[in-house]
Amino acid sequence: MAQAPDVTPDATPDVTPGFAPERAPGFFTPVPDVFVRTHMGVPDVDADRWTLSVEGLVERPLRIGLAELLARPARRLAAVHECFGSPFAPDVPTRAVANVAWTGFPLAELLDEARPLAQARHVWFEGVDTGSFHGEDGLTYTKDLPLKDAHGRVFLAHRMNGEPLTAEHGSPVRAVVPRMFGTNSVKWLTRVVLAARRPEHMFTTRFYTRVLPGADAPTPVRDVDVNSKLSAPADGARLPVGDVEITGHAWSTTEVAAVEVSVDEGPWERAALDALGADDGPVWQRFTLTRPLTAGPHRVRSRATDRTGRVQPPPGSRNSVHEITVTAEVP
Ligand SMILES: Nc1nc2c(c(=O)[nH]1)N[C@H]1C(S)=C(S)[C@@H](COP(=O)(O)O)O[C@H]1N2
Ligand SMILES: [Mo]
Repeated sequence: MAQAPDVTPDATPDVTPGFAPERAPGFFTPVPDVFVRTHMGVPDVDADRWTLSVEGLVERPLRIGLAELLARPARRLAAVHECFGSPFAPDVPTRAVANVAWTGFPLAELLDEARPLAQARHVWFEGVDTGSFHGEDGLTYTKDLPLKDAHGRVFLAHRMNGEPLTAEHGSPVRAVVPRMFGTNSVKWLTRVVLAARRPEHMFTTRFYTRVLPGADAPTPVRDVDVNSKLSAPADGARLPVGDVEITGHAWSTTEVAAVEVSVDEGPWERAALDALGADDGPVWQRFTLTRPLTAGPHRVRSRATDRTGRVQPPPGSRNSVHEITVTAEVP
């Protein structure tokens, strides 16, 4: 089995204001600023009747109520959270991204208690939400992962930045799959099914697949791409002429090794980049570069390179170089 997710014991699950105060402002994304994505609306979940089951190809099927689940020792997983974008437009950048501290525990604990049978190869994750999508009725939001990834990477979260999950973010319990696109992090999780094969489904085999560079067949949308996002100044901002601190965040499946920034047609210049700390989970990394800006509009671009040598591509891909425009003015 793969190694358990990179999680730290959570001693203070109730502390939200100033959560991780040693971090620069904006390092964690406040809950109201985290994007919300639903395919079939937000379901009305009755927390008193909600259960989570682990079933299918297991020796000991489990069914757990919320009180029992919340009583388990809590851990924390800080991780970048990124939406892949529209399943109909896999090459369009959206840069819907956040950095979140989740509280919960690794799915591996439940899988170990349920004892997968030898034939179990895949884990299906089902949400409470059902409905229609793209002309098909009677759907349940379903995703799947190889058992090795489900065991090694999936975290079951019931708090987000220290607060109980809100309805739109998957209350009472959701999956979080660090370093995979958000589509895999099933909200309102209610069933975990171990199976010998993948589920044939709208959101597993029909949409959310893509052909990776250098490949000839589509694969499921899972691992995130190397990417960066300029956060300040904001796109379209007007600022006084003179030195401006350009900041943003970068992330990938591994640590990001370098971020370069270019102003107008100038060269790519290496920004200062925070390394991933020894205690950090798969969080995003902040970068900064200070540049003097003359009066007028300026084009600012950021480009990340990760430890495996992957570099953000030019425009045309969902993770292309990020570009904003700002205007400097004489006060
Ligand atoms: N049950 C369920 N889980 C879901 C979805 C959904 O529609 N239903 N949307 C997915 C997508 S595409 C993304 S990007 C993330 C978004 O999580 P958030 O809304 O908490 O940011 O949830 C994922 N999990
Ligand atoms: Mo998404």
